[in-house]
Amino acid sequence: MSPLTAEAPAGFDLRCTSLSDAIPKVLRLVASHGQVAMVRDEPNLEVLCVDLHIADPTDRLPIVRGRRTITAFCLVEFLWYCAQRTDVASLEPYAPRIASFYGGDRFVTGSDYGRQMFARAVGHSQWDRVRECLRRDPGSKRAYIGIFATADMTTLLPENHDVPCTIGFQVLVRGGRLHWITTMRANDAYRGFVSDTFTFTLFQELLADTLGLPVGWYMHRVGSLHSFPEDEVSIQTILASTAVPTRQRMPAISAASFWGHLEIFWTAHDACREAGDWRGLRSGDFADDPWWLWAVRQIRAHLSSPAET
Ligand code: 5HM
Repeated sequence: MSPLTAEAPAGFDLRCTSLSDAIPKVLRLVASHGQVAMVRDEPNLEVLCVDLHIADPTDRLPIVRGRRTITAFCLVEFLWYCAQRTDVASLEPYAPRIASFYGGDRFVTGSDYGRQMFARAVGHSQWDRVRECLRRDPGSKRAYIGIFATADMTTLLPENHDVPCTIGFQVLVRGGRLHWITTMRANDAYRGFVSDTFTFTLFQELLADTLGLPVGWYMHRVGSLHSFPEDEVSIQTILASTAVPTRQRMPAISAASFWGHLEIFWTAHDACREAGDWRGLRSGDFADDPWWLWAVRQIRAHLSSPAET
């Protein structure tokens, strides 16, 4: 960790082994070096220009001392992006207050990253183009997926509740491994950072497996990394905790069978949510794929006992 100057909280370099290693480091950085910036009349405790490097992005279970597990939310949000969904209703069983982050809207209009990544806009999606680019020319520097699209936005003024925080993703294959660089204009160190990094490293693993490559490192570059006063107590609890979490790994994702299960999952999820009965979301229906079997078990465990997961 090395700030550019002692006065300006800008220019930090964090080296992490895993996401659970990164979470307290990010919170400690903001708590120790942050300065208050007023944003829409609210104080944000903020550091600028952070480069966070994760050596093993497949080690992403967000299990940290002093924080409840949010794996089910992270998984469902990842699946929500992959299915190009925009409804907040599907995320509410995991994050009851999520609509408040989108100004109370029931549909996400800017941060629905799945549309930007996977929708076939001009014949091919950005995902398809990056995949083909790296197949033909693995050393390419062009493999970029843009998220922040000015064309999508009516205004940057406060009345727009959802201006994407992610600028885009660059993928580089070097030394036979697939590395991933995320660039964000803004990231909430307590909430957004965890689910964003979980999801983006899963995109990385999915693309690597699609191309038959091992996963390399992950870099998360943020313009403004900040926290909010309402999360201060929870942040201090995490930073003060001395309990050592049990390290767990999730199974590797299989690109070959991932997409085929996605529709099955959402069909069952929608039907169960509408019926108010989750028994129809059966992990046994995903038994042929270890990643899906594990994921649906995590999700079902949360739905059976939301407070404990
Ligand atoms: O005023 P602004 O548009 O930057 O507020 C958006 C808030 O949501 C910021 O605190 C930002 O860091 C957080 N956010 C995040 O951390 C939002 C999104 C959605 O694009 C995200 N991660 N993925």
